Amino acid sequence: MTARTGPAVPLTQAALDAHWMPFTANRHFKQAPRLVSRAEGMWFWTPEGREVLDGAAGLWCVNAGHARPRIVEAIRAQASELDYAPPFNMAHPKSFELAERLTGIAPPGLNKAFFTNSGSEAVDTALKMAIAYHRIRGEGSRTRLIGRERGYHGVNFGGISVGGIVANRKMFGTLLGGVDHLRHTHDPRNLFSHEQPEHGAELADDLERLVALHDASTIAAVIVEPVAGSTGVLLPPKGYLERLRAICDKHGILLIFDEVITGFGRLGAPFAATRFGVTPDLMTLAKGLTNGCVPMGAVLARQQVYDTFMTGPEHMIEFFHGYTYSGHPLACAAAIATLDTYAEEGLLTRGAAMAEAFGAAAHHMRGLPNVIDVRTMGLVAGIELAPVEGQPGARGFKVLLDCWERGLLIRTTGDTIALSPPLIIEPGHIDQLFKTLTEAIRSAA
Ligand code: PXG
Repeated sequence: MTARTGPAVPLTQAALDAHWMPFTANRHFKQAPRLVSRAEGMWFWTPEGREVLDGAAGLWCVNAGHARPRIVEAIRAQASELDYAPPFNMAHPKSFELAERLTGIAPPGLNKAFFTNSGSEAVDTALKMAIAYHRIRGEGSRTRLIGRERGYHGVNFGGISVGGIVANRKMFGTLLGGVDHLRHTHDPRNLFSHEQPEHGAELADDLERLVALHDASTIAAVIVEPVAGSTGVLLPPKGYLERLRAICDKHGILLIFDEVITGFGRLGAPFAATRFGVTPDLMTLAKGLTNGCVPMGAVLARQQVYDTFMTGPEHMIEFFHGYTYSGHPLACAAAIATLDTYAEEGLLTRGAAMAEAFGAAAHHMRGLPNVIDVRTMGLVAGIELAPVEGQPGARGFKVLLDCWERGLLIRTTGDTIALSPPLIIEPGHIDQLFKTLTEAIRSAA
């Protein structure tokens, strides 16, 4: 891989000032911006030409690695052939082709695809589908949505309402009414777990508690991340998801898996639903769907959910929902080329083959200063550090900054380091990643 140096990007103070950055400490960042200006395979390059190993697949999304020629070419060709097509009462062929391809690799039963432009939009779409589904079936009292503590479902109002991250919720008023939350699945009996932890299937029974409190006739859906990503890689205990599925079935509640992070090979299988053998009624996707190249999300739905909507007069719109860019031609082209790349290189299952080496290297961090837990599954690792007293998140952020200086991109959430490298990772990258991380954790002690 060549360290081609791009032209240094001149960033004036005016340019820095003009941009209100998302989920960023703007003032801190603008004092010492961290910029990347080129990427290929496992690597980013800064404008100065310094190489940075991508330990985060960008933001859990570049699963096939950066700048894959097939995907780049597909986007280029699509832009010149058909740049845009209206998605309402009109269409272009690639959205259908993608829907067929996507449902072809999805868990059996999830055979309808509705396109959005992000994970947040996929989540709000799925929540609306769930409520409308019950209403059409004559169960209009089922409007309650159940999320889970420490859940992340994007940043739109539905998603933060069912989400369980206080910082994402507390500033924004009353949110959606009629929402409740299951307990989270982080169980101290499961410290230093590799793959599914032993303890905590009974945490799913919390749903029975909420049914007893609210009555099933008021509950539309339960939404969970099969593995919680953003809150620091929380793994589902053995039997937990199965039990959640059974309780939903018993009470006529739809089960939604938010697979925005876990989809597309992250856990060593195409989807978490495949990995755990539990199929939801609705599944939200984004990120790896286009390898992060073009924004796109999707909701996969069971036939029965779709059929329920297809019952009114045929000339009527069945679901009053959609986006100007639903199934955008560039996104569809990118997604189809991404699925081709995944298939050709076996990437949707490669994580299973790499999980032992990756997990062992992550668990090797045990014993380093302040490492209080390590959680691994497929090509995901959460490495939790003890917080500095009175300054939660400070140690994690110090490690992130230090890694960046040493040429490694990681994600941190509070004091938990989350690693989710591109699925093309090779043993040499694993060595380099954990060597750099070890140095950074040591120097943050
Ligand atoms: N659901 C899940 C499970 C996610 O992880 C979203 C929905 C929202 O997707 P969009 O495309 O609207 O961002 C996500 C997004 C992190 C981090 O630091 C993770 C996400 C977003 C920002 C930061 O782990 N995931």
